[in-house]
Amino acid sequence: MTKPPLTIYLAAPRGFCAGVDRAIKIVDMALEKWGAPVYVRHEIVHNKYVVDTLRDKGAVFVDELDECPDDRPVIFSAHGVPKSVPAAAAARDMLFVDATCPLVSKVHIEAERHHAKGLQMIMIGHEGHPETVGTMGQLPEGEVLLVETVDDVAKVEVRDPDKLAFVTQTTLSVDDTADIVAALQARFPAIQGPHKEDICYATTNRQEAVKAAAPKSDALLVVGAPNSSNSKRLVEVAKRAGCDYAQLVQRATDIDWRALEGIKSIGITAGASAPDVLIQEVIDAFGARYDTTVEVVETAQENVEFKVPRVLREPA
Ligand code: 0CG
Ligand code: SF4
Repeated sequence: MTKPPLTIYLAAPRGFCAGVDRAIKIVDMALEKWGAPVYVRHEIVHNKYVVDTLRDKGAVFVDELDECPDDRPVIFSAHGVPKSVPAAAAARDMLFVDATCPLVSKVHIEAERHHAKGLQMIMIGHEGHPETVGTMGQLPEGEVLLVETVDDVAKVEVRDPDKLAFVTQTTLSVDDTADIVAALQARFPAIQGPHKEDICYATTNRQEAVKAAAPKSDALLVVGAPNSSNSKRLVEVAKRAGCDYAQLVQRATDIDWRALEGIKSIGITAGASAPDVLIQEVIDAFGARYDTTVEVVETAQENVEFKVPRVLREPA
């Protein structure tokens, strides 16, 4: 039986970012240096395959520090942690390694700098997301107000409209965030903040690539996890760019083949926490059913790399 033809529009950049790569390497290095078990607070990155692979090597994933023994190392995930977490680990004399992405740490520092100048902070982010919890937790309770939408901007109650600054989560929708920032600046003309927002290069680039691939594609799949903010944003971006059928898939087994019946083209991308092996698995699944031609839709080239601490050791 001949297979029907299908063009795969493979978005580039896609998949692992420098912060994810670094965080995973830190867990691997910790396991090598200290042996199993090494504890990891929160999924190191939001991907089940990555977590399962590290668990098989001896990593133990926990939600809170309380679940870790005092005498084993603990790693904090790429999304960052509130200040209270390393403080609690230090108080227990624990050995800990912070795998927070340097681009998230940069936002933490921004928030602290504004706070030191006496400014109240507004954070644009998703409530309950670990990065938002971590960034808000850099400052004392009540010093950071959360807004998620343009509507929230109208409702937020600030101490002094002339003494305000904003920061954002790194994995938001670039377009939605621009609207929220504009609303903040309209309501609080004196508000200080970054040049645009704090969305990272990886999030921005993956959204741009989807904007280019989606209009050509009859359907688009994003390889990524349902708790991955940057991956979920890619689905939204694809739909807004005119691709009505856009779905998140964790693995090839999640593909709804019936929903894809009759397509002539498919866009494929992956969130910053989705490993290449899963992207390839999805491409191969299409190859098994269709006579595929792969066209790369590239909107940027990335060469960002973050240094991994060469020696993992206890903080002084
Ligand atoms: O996109 P979020 O912040 O939910 O995180 P994920 O682990 O999916 O990827 C980047 C990191 C850290
Ligand atoms: Fe860092 Fe951006 Fe990757 Fe998050 S998505 S880990 S902020 S590079």
